[in-house]
Amino acid sequence: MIDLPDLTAVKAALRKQRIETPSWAYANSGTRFKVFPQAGVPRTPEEKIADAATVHRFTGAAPSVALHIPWDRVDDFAALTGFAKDLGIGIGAINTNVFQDEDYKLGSVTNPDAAVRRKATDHLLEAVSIMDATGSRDLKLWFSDGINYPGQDDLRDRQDRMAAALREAYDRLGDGQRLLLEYKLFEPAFYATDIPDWGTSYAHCLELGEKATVCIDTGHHAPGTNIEFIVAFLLRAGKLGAFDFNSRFYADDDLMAGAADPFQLFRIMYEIVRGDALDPAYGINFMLDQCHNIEAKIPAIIRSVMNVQEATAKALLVDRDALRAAQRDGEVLEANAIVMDAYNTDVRPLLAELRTEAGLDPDPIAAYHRSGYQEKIVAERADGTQAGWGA
Ligand code: LRH
Ligand code: MN
Ligand code: MN
Repeated sequence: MIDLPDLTAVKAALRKQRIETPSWAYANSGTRFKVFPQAGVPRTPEEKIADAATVHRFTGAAPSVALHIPWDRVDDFAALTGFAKDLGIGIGAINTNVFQDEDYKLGSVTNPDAAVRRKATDHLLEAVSIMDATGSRDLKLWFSDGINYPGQDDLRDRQDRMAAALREAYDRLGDGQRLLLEYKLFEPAFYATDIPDWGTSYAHCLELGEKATVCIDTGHHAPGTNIEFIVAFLLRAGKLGAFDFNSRFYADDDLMAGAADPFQLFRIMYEIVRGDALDPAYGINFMLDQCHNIEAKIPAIIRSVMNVQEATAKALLVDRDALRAAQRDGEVLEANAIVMDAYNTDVRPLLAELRTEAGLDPDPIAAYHRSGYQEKIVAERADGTQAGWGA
């Protein structure tokens, strides 16, 4: 048991915490083996936004929704933004998609064919135009580009092509807009991915300039990777821009954040707290990037938001003065005990209290189930759409 510190600062930090949800998590998804459709799943970007607004209504902590283009393409993005605003949320990061077109078989921006590279780069530029219309701050780039066999293409030329495309996109950014560069170890490329790790992303971001920062998707590493080390390193360098939270047991499983390894999520959030980077004013976009293949989607997303909040609350409870003293004195066991005491604290009553103070139900999932929203969408929506991959 630990003595709870003055909770005023902890509560103030938690009250400000913001988590962005992904439009695609509300849609049907699956594995390459089977998509199990669910009743009531959104059919349009508007319906995805309505579901995201519902998550915000019950959690009070998810006031923006990330879009994925072309999955969420509409004729009038300004109107879509107005629609979201009327429901109480904003449009967050604009995610590009240069991985689902026949032309991209050998890569998008790193393709050996200049015409294909042009097409892919134009998509990145189009995404910035969409940001202009939605008022989004973040252009989020993930490239599936890579090769399957040694010799298939020139590794170094592909880096040159990547750098050229990133430069064009970066130079198109307006004031207040940023580029978030996501990395992923493998899949769909199996031999070499063009941006496989945080170091490669970081190096490209450094070359691009201060508006470019790294996005850490927690499911995109080799097993055993120490993600909190990456967080600490990038924060120190001022180059951490965003997270795609999810959890995994094996590869890019996209399970609910904090489900597979809540201790890892706590360790990550501790580095965020340690780096004074939790406040939205610091600028990190804490997003979810998940698929709910077999579980009900909206409650799963609410659960994920709550899991991130719980990990954060525990991170805020670490007695940092005592920890520093123990570290300075070389008190290895004591230092570890201070961290573990915070992790082992049950923060659920604290978060319930915060919700009540904010006029929310202390149990957002129960409140959602009672609200009738699920029954309403099941009745109103026939044949929900698929997120766009996994078929
Ligand atoms: C790639 C990824 C990336 C995509 C999303 C759908 O695995 O994490 O963020 O945009 O999945
Ligand atoms: Mn991701
Ligand atoms: Mn992923």
